[in-house]
Amino acid sequence: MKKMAGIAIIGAGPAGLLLGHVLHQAGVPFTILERSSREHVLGRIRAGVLEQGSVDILGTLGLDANLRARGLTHGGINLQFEGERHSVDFRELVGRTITVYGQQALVTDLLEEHERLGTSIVFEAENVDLVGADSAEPRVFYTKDGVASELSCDLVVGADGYHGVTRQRIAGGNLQAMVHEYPFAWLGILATVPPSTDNVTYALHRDGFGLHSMRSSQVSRFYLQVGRDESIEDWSDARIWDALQTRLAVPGWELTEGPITEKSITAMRSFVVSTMQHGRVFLVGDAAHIVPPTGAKGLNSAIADVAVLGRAIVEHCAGDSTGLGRYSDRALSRQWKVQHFSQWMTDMLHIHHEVPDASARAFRYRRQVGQLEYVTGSRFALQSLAEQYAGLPVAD
Ligand code: RFL
Ligand code: PHB
Repeated sequence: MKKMAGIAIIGAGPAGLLLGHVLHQAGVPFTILERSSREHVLGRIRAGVLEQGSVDILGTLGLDANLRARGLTHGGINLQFEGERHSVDFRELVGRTITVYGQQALVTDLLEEHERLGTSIVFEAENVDLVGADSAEPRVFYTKDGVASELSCDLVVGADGYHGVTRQRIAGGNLQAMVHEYPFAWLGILATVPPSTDNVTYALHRDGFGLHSMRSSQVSRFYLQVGRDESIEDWSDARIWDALQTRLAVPGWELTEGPITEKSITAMRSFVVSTMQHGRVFLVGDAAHIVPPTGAKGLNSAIADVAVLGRAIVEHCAGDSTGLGRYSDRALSRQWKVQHFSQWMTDMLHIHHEVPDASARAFRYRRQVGQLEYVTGSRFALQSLAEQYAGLPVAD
């Protein structure tokens, strides 16, 4: 079956769904093709922290009703080391806030609004593929319920995450990947228990990094640094709570435990493409870049990309393609700053258990404590952290 698609968006994660809304509001026709089922897309538990700029973008699009009602606005975070907790007050330091709101809830909001509007989203689209990135009319192929379809497109947007097909099809030439791997991973859990702290709390501990976050007044989210090759089967609920109790402990404070409803291990990597455009194909979000989650930047970067590309596509449809030509440079300029911040937070807070020499490990730990003492003790350093965590400006 051959169809005209306008803009083909590959992937119905937060990036693809949000871009669909930007285009819909400007009257630009599009089709979203998603490999997974609707239930799978709605079931993925991932990020939790939205920068103020991300909240503002969702607000401008009128997609923030639930976010405003249920999101938890925080004026800062805690940094913890050597058994002491230090608060970093973003509101006071840079006049900005962050909002804790699960990516799962955001994706639900975006998808339900698409369904209310009756936009074109194809779930369980198999064998999605594309040809003709350099031509005036690239084509996208997919199969749904055994029926093969072909879309003729003005532009194609790869919003299909790190493992997606779009980047693979335009790789080579001027698109190269730059990667940095980490020797550790994060074990994340959701627990039905009220948060034991008011703010997202990042802890450096000799055993490894620990993080206390939340989803609501009744649900908490926690992360533990674990080995890169560890299996979730080796982490019983009791072992997880034990590690969290040790790593998050500060005198006079108690961590309340509760039933664990979800647990998984995620490898950590940094990754950026050399260009986010090839001909009429554009990349957004995790398809173009990945950060370790310590700076809470992945989802926010996807939203920032979509804000810039969405506007450029709308202008292109009105006859001005200048913004499209500048998209990759603008998005990458912001992204490399975000890469630096995410790696800086990661280096400051994780333990390199793999270093064989005990003296080198001790040196590294003591240096990290020195770094944290400096960061929490210097207004200049605190302001820099706050500025980056609460979110750098989105190019307009
Ligand atoms: P996604 O969410 O991966 O969505 C891509 C979609 O594309 C589909 N797809 C395909 N569809 C059709 N054909 C194909 N060949 C396809 N291949 C893939 C997939 O099924 C999927 O539906 O990418 P997107 O939209 O760019 O969004 C990126 C974010 O999901 C990601 O950056 C964040 O979750 C990262 N992240 C965090 N980001 C933050 O900003 N703040 C945080 O606090 C934060 N915490 C986290 C995180 C990610 C984590 N994990 C699990 C990686 C914490 C964790 C533990
Ligand atoms: C989360 O709540 O899932 C979360 C919070 C902070 C991070 C990463 C994830 O840095």
